[in-house]
Amino acid sequence: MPRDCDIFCNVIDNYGDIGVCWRLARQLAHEHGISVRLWVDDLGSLAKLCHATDAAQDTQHCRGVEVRRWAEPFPEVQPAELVIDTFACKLPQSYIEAMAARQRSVWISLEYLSAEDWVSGCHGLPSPHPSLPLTRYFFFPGFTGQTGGLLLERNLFARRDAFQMDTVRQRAFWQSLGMEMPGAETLKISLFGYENGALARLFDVWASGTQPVLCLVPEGRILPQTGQYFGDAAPHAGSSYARGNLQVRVLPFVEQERYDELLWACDVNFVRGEDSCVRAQWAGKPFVWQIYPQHDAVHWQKLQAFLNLYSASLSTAASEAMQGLWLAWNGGGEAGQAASINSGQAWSAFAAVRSELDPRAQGWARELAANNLALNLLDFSQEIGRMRAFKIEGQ
Ligand code: TRH
Repeated sequence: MPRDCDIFCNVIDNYGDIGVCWRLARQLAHEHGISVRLWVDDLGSLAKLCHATDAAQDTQHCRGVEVRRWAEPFPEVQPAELVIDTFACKLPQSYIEAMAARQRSVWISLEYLSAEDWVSGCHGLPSPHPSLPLTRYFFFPGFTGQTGGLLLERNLFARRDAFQMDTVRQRAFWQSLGMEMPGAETLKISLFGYENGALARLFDVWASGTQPVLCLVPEGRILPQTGQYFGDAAPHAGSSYARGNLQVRVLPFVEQERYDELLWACDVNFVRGEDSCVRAQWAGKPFVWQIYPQHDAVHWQKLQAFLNLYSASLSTAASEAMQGLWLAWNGGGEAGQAASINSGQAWSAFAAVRSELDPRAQGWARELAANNLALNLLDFSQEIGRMRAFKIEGQ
């Protein structure tokens, strides 16, 4: 087991990069007793997920993790036994040289999550350094046993189930949002997303439906459009709106641990990017994923690959309904063939098969739970360490 670990995070945008790094850092520290140092170039992003972070401090300890500002010039430090660069960020040259000189670090590149087939072929591959005696290894999260799996805390399911069985805790959760706990007849939806042209039609169908809908919108990129729908030019945390059978409430962006409770408390969750999408899967509730759009539209293949896996065991009707809503929510489809899908109609089809989607969501979470990323990562790094020791002994 490595005694210490350096995790490097270059925040590209939003909260996904730091979200994954922070989750991994905490898990390695809390569940495996590893001394973790998290290097991050944008402490402001981390402060949103962990309010104890002071963005003005270069070095600090938060929740058992040493948090360091990643800035140039990079300080002279001793590399950890386990070194993780994330999402293709480039490590400082001086640090790479120190790793090569020390010859005790296992260097892993943690990649983006994808359900595409090629991932299993690339997971674990070595990439020797062109000039130094150093190898880094690609580690791919994923949904099958041939990949690195997903981040899952040891007691997450127990905490989730305890929350869902405890009405006192649920009531306290709703009260912390400044609301009374909604009745069972109300459909509770969380909606975390980017800008989205399909939002208005979704709101229309919820407003005109027969079932009351409470939609909780965390602060973020979808907020201006949310306000616009209700004629409010300055929506903010705490804003609330109503139209027909729809009530919308804007929530403050909460700390990362508390976001799970929101997912557990709702019946359907709209999520985005990478980490919130995984959390929605652990929640065991039907969800709708707004994928992070990439330039050359490669995200469509990623979306479709996930849909294929997830919906393989669904009936044709449920599978089509799920795919229809996901495509509508993502603005069409690879060839734009579904650009005209009306998100309101797609929602109605989705809602009609919820009795099948509910157990599928629970079964999916159980299936995936066996493939734990942190455990796999530690096993993998130990294996690399053993191989290297064997090689050195043999020389
Ligand atoms: O924020 P995202 O869209 O992140 C990303 C980034 O854009 C990144 O560059 C890209 O690579 C990646 O997506 C695919 O979505 P994501 O991944 O879901 O991250 C959001 C994080 O914010 C996640 O850890 C959950 C957390 N969160 C909170 O802590 N509190 C909240 O209230 C909410 C709504 C989310």
